[in-house]
Amino acid sequence: MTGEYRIFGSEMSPYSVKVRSYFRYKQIPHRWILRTASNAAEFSKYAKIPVIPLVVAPDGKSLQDSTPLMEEIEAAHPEPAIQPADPALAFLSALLEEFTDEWANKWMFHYRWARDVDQIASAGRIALSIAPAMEEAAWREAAAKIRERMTGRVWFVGSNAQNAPFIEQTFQAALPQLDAHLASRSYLFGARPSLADFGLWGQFYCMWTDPTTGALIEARAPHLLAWAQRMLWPRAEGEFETWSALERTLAPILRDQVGKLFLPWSIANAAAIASGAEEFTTRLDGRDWTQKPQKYHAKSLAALRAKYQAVEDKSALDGILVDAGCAQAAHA
Ligand SMILES: N[C@@H](CCC(=O)N[C@@H](CS)C(=O)NCC(=O)O)C(=O)O
Repeated sequence: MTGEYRIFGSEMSPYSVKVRSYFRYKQIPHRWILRTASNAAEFSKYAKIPVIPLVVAPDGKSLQDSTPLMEEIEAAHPEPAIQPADPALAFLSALLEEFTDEWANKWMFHYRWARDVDQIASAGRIALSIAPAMEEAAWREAAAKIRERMTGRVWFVGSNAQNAPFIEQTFQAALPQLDAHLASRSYLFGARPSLADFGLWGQFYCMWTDPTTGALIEARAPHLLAWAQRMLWPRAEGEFETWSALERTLAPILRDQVGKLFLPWSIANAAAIASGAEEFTTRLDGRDWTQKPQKYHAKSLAALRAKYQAVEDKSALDGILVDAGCAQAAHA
């Protein structure tokens, strides 16, 4: 047994690179292991479900699901803390992280499989990462199969003919907002990374390295690009900021992306799961959104609300949530 954690993951997996960035920031000894066909048996020995990332602790304990696993490791390695000491800011960071894992993932997954250029690039990269020594012909064949399978799965995040233009519109609206916020600070909550940075970055690392979203980021969002580069090896450059310092550029993101889109979607999704509906339609910022419910997200909304309940003095937080149009984060 060695004293290091092992992270089975992939450069193409937003939740895997999110966890790797966290381990790098915390300087916790770890080894990044590309999940390949040749380590499938070792992976299966530890993985309870067949998804990445899989983290295997030095004592052999396996951890899956990026947010709770980071919280578990955080409890054992509290410094440097990834959450601001101010409980209102810590909740906002958790709320933004939830938004990024669940909504920003729609941007990433949709764009990755929408256009030929992205389908070809992504399927080729995934195929080779599974079997790095593959010959060209086998690689082409494997990539074609992955392309076919993945383009048939975009419905899973709600990407369909009705929603696709809206997904792209919300991504393109978010870019200048995030860019403005990151123009005068290194990370989302100040001079050190927070839980929200790790979540958002996992999605943006993938979008930065995919052709279409990468071009949009590079051309339209230079500060966001610098942050994406910084988050590969994040480090504390100073302290977290206060809400009054963050508000001018963070409140619009909370209002337009989280309050108008993500929370109403998440609540409608949870209601659809509870009612056993096969499909649901909800109104998001004046547009109809239709998709099959996503099971995992009802669970993570409940976890977010438990975090809200755990905040002892809610007076400052409630005021911020109401002002930023996110009161639904507390209750439906
Ligand atoms: N909620 C999970 C999501 C993990 C997840 O969806 N992983 C994807 C890749 S990003 C996966 O492993 N999909 C199945 C596969 O690639 O075989 C987390 O945060 O870790």
